[in-house]
Amino acid sequence: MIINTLNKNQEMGLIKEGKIINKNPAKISEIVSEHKIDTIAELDAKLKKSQEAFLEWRKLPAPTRAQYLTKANVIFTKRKEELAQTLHRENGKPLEEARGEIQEIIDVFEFFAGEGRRLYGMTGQSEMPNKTIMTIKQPIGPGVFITAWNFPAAVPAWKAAPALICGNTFILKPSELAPLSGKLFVDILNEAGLPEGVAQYAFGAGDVGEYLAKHEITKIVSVTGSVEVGRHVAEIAARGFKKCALELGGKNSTIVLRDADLDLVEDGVLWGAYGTGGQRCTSTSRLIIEKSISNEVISRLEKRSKALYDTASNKCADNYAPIINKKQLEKIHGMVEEAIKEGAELVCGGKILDDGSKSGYYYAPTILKAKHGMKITLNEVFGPVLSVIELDEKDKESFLAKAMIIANEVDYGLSNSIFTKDINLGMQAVHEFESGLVYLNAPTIGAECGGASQFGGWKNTGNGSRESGVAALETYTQYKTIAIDYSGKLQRAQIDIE
Ligand code: UN1
Repeated sequence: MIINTLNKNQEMGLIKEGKIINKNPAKISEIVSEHKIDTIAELDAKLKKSQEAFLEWRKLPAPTRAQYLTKANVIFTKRKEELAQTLHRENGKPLEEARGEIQEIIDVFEFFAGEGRRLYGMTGQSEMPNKTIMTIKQPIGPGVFITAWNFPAAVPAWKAAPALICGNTFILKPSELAPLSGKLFVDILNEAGLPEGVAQYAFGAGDVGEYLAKHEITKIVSVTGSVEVGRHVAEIAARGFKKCALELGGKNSTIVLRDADLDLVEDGVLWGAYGTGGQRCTSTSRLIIEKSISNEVISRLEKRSKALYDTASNKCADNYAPIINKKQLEKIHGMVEEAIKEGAELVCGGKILDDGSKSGYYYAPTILKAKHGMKITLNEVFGPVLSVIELDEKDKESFLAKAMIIANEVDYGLSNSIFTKDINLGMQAVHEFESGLVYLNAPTIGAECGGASQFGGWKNTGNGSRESGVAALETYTQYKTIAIDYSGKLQRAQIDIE
């Protein structure tokens, strides 16, 4: 997909001109876009611009900054269908998902434009008379956003909207596997009249992201990607004492109790496991289910999985996503083959439907019956593969106790869900899951944005930062405490005269 780009480990000073060629993973003969990779000189110029723009942008009142977000939203709304069509071609996700993703930009911008009239600080009580103490939030500086290909439009918006409303500037380094949606996103912000240099993009592979993250001008780094990339960037950020926000992998479970509504389970697990071709950090990767209902649920899921493609005509359903590239396709297949070798039983799928020689990269929706502890039940697949773990226990309570240990044994902690009509057990599970997101009677994917909803994970999924809700403001602000003494005399704190 990329030509002439750099090896990740190549020396920074060796970045040469080259370009990214982005092909439609559903139809690889179609070139969607080409982007010139930034040279070091271009990156330096962008960083300088970002710094200069920050010095002015930070001075604007937040409600004024909000007006730019609102203006941009008029354009996002007007061009929604066109942006969705582009996204659909760029990373192959089904059109209905692409439309939903563009809508997410609009929603997140609407939400954070509103924050421009809040951005609350706090006031407190001074120890002294005629003195007031308050704490306000202020911006930090130029940010760098390193984003993934699976949500190339919404995820940049999750980062940009809070960053901008708080008074920061940014350079987006979109994934080289899906760079166009990020570019269009930034172009629209500029079309909405953002002062020059406030919102920029840079193209390239990991080395470009690394250069930007390391640079002394950069004060915030926000990453959506793999644990490996996140750890590397976090180390860079730590050396420079930069604010760093990480949104990394997941290995998410759905637990199903015997009393669950099985129609809901069928729809929910199917969507959770196969939405975006299982290429979400929130994808349902493990189904932990009571033995007494597992045969029925597995056979329903098997039937629905097989209906997503027709082997004879080699056609997939319109709402079934391709895999982003051949490397990922082979990685997914390798993990499934290894699981079978380890003793997992293949229920359906387990094969490459198209390796790109017919049209695009497609993997069959796959269900495996696995035993907990197998690698497939512990490692992130990032593909349409569901591992089912059956447990035979005498009652729901003992099943849930075991299921919870299995759900929580993974290194990740992004999203888990439970299906049950038993409100007591359901709520106990909600409290016991070790993850940043938990769903009751709903799948593990499809987080909403907004005030009460904070997107992010525990354990290796991140470093405590949150996106798309109010908690995102923490990433993009620093506190300043202001003490105002109107007593007219010197009042000393921290002095204790007997
Ligand atoms: C990601 O997969 O990297 O909640 C983030 C969801 C999506 C996740 C996007 N919004 O399923």
